[in-house]
Amino acid sequence: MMETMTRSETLIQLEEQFGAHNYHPIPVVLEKGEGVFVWDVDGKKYFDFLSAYSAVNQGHCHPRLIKVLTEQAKKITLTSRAFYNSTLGEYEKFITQYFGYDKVLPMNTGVEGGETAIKLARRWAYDVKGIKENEAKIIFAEGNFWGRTLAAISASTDPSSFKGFGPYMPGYITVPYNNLVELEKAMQDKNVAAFMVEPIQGEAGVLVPDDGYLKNVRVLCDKYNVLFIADEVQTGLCRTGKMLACDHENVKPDILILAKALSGGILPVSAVLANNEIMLTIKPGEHGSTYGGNPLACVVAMEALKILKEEKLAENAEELGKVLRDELNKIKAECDVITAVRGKGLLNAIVIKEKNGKTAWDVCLQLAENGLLAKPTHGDIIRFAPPLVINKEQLMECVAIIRKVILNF
Ligand code: IF1
Repeated sequence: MMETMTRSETLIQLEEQFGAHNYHPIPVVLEKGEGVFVWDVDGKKYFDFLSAYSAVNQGHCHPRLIKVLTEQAKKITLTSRAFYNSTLGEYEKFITQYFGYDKVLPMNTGVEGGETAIKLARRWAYDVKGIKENEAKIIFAEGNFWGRTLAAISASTDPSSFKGFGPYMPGYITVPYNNLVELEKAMQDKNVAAFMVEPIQGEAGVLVPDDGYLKNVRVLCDKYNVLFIADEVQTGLCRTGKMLACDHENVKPDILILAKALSGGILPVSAVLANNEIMLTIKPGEHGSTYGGNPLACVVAMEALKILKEEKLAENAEELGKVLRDELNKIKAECDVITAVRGKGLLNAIVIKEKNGKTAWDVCLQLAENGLLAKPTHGDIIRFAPPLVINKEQLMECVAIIRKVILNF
């Protein structure tokens, strides 16, 4: 039996047998990536339309990132924060100036960024706002997704995230997304410390709020002395056509969470940015992480941020995002398979209508067959989020693949 298995079947079997079953991947085994392309173990080439959930905005294995990574790796990789290191200060200066905040707190994953933001908001609530200890509340939007820790899933309204993992974190309130009336009602509670929100909801299916939503969130947060925490883990770093999705409405959150593309897909690097009044409420020994602010992360993140501006990736995402949505809308008009096209910049999604028992999963298998990788979510949504280094010619090649697959569905 083993003899007749292909290499990819063997590798899939290994994951099946020895790995926990917390994922259900598209059956493609990747071993190489470059720019917008990835290759499987049989040498088949694909356009990557997921970009590791928007972590590889700069493209796979960007040569500048590999260069700083390997150079730093030969010197020192980890010191812990028990000592100073020769890269952290420079990185902290660079990223705070880049985004216009007094200070940064470096972590590793996106969810740790969210946890850090909430700890900061609670501490600020007690030390600055004057809320009685243990009474602070955090508001979240329904449909939010910010990771897999217990604090994160306690905020979730999606049973597949939270069900069977209770008891949950107290002190949370959820309000409908893109609804300012309900948000204002919730903020009237004097114990509210913060509202944490994704400028565009990713996991919920790329839900873009109405124009003016973020601006009015800012207004309400100011009115009620509530911190505005923006989870830009997925939407930030040029993905939606601006450096930050909040930039579309010229609003500045009190706490900004970044991750994913902060390292361009090289290693887990996250950052929480805030001004002194908030950041200095946490004192030595009260928060941290073994790997947070490690030398590899610092040099890679600095380079990843430089690439975003120097390669004008926001502008490219803005321009090609419009082209992509125009083309997807044309395909939508030609058939009854696509029921919605939405997104901003190169963070986009289509909704697929089930046909003869065939779903978005089958569309994705067909796309893979034709050389384009995408992943369905919630059964009927397919996200289209290529690396931001994609060019128009490549994008049109992808549109042709999508058209062929959808029209034959
Ligand atoms: C998984 C989606 C993307 C995030 C936002 C924080 C985090 C995420 C807005 C946590 C993480 C992930 C994790 C990944 C699937 C994924 C995802 F499908 F859920 F929606 F990106 F598209 N805030 N998003 O989207 O970041 O701790 O993972 O570094 O399999 O859980 P993390």
